[in-house]
Amino acid sequence: PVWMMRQAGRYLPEYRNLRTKAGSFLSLCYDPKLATAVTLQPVERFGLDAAILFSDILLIPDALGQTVSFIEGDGPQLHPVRNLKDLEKLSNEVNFSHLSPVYETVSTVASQLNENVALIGFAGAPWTVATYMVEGHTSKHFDFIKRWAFSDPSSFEILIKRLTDATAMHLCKQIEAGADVVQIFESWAGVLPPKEFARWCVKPVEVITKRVKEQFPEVPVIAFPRGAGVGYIGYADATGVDGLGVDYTLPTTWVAKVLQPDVCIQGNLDPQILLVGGSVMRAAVREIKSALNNGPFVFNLGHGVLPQTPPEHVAELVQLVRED
Ligand code: 1CP
Repeated sequence: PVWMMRQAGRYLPEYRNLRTKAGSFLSLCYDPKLATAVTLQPVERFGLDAAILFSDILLIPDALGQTVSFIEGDGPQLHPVRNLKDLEKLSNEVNFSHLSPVYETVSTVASQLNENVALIGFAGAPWTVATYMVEGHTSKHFDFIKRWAFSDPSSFEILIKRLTDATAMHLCKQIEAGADVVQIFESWAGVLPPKEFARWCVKPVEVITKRVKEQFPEVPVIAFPRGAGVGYIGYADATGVDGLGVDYTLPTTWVAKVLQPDVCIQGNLDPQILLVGGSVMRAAVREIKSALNNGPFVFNLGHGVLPQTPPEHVAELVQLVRED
């Protein structure tokens, strides 16, 4: 099977069209009709094996009462939460009625999808969502969040715990609404020392997976700890996830030997190679398939589709993945 992270998005003209209609990115996420259409666009165009809900990981801070906005070309901007005092200004619990349009999108998409196409619900992992909440934007050095987590772990834990509870509930609500699989995005797994990685990345994902499994033992959980490096070893076992998204820095033969015996692998074409296309892409796809096709494997990228990607390259990629 094949699907792509950020398969809906700015590289598709039909997405740009609806995005303009919606006005802002957040109003697109909270409009079930438009969000359904955008979720289905890449599935209809390319015949992918899964649809991923069109939403964002930063809807959780939005539903906690933090000010979140997406500035065109500039990424997300949040009014930062940098200590316990700031945290006390947010709600203790997510306002799930605020997120009801998201669950409505899930159920509408589920009712419209062909039965052999899976619907993937998702959320950000607590650490990754916290980086945006604390820094206020995409970060390079993670100064504020690291200083908080290292200097006062007991108050930082309050934030992570709140996000852990919210994320587990948010995933369960997506499953109730019709998601077949859920994915936890840990985009910033690669910025912590090992002890802190275990405490702030691995542990919360373990708790979330356990809570999802208590309610929905049959629903597969995928995690994508991007950039975790040697932290990938033992990660699936420690968290209990069924699927492991691997980024493009990991050698596929190593992944096949060390990780794939224990867990279904998902990945890992570099999105820049998809953008470049042609013989470079064909060779890379061949290499990934020959290394990983002998075990449980879902073809994907090693990170999200880039906005400048020609859609024809995506169509060719799907064909390459499917041919013998
Ligand atoms: O202007 C636009 O149209 C907004 C671009 C955009 C899109 C299409 C953003 C802003 N989010 C999304 C959708 C989105 N985000 C999906 C939808 C489903 C799909 O994959 O097609 C998903 C799963 C996400 C997840 C997400 N949002 C992540 C995790 C994956 C990753 O990219 O590492 C992260 C970190 C975000 C935060 C975010 N949302 C948007 C931006 C520009 C960012 C910051 C990304 C960064 O810091 O690099």
